[in-house]
Amino acid sequence: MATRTWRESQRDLDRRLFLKGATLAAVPIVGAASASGALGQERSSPSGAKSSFAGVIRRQVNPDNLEFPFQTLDSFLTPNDQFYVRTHFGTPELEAKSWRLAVEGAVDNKLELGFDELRQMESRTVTALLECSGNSRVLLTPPQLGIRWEQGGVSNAKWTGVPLSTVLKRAGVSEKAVEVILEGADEGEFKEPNPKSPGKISYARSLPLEKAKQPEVILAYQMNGEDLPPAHGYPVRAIVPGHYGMASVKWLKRIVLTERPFHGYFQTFMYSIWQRRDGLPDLVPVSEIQVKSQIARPAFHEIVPAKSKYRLFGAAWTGEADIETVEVSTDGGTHWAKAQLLEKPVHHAWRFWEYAWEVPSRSGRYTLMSRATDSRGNVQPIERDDDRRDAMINHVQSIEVEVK
Ligand SMILES: Nc1nc2c(c(=O)[nH]1)N[C@H]1C(S)=C(S)[C@@H](COP(=O)(O)O)O[C@H]1N2
Ligand SMILES: [Mo]
Repeated sequence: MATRTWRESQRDLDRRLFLKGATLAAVPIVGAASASGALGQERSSPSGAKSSFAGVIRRQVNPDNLEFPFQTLDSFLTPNDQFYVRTHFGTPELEAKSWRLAVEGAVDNKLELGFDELRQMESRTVTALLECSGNSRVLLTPPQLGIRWEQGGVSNAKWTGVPLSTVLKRAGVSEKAVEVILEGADEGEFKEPNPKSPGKISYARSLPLEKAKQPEVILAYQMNGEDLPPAHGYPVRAIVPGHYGMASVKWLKRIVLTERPFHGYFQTFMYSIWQRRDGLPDLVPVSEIQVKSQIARPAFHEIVPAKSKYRLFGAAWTGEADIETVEVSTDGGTHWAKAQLLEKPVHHAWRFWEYAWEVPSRSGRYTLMSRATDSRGNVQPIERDDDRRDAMINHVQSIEVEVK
């Protein structure tokens, strides 16, 4: 396994590339962001979500949905101003001073916590990747409704907060409780299935009690050592490592313990998949992150110099396990070779990898692929499973490049 740091190995390979007289093919290409002229520009946003625009890709305006430019990947922790933003109703204006968190339902003692009270409880810092379950949606055929995420509906940060289990213990959870509903302070109108219903709803998702009690699930008030930015849930959000992003409820306002499973909008109409049971499709909420790898460089349709040595670089991640191997194919999936995993594994985070590609002398189109396997033996599938509707998109991606 690699003992070099990622930066060392990048410097190494860049130097080798340079000595060979090849062009610096590994330099990040900021495709979509620079093409739209957005790079480095100040922008005003209706929700005030992000004041300076550090090269993120705008996928929706009002409410703002922003994509991390995955082709620029170079930092294990995604800077706060580049971390992707997924919001359904926009950023509510909240203040730590007046913020209250209610804990109710199937509990012995109802609670209402203020921000200072939460800050006084013992804290924990966890590193966790968030991936929107619609990340890579552009790959789906036929095209699906919803945000047109390419590769950057995913980012990784260090979060500090209080374990949810500490708060649950304080409230005394009833033996009958099976799920924990997390509710945000943001709300808006949905007009499905009927133009008048369900009407105004808040963002809410439930977690099985078993997961909610795990020590890594926290009520976070810091992101990468800073106060949570407004777009990422200020003043307090849930972080549910190992689950797709929709579980990590932002702008947390209420926790409800329930004695029967919750079937709210964001785990039935959205963020749910079909699971076949006894030959019958059964709708279940999206939960655990599936094993996945992505190639950051080269970028889609990049031109790669013939006979050069190109450093393929990317990241791999999975839900409740660790990445064991990443394989790469440079011929559209006929042959596979092992990539080098970099740094040390961090549970619930992504793992960077690289592969030195001896670029052939024959010019033409080449299809690059990567495929990850995790420590539970889950392998990234080649084919898309349509029962997953428009979510949980982890099948192998093809990056087509032009060798010249
Ligand atoms: N209150 C609230 N929480 C939310 C959402 C939301 O719209 N409202 N979006 C969810 C979804 S779908 C994702 S992918 C993550 C994204 O977190 P981020 O914007 O900090 O990247 O937040 C989740 N938590
Ligand atoms: Mo999401």
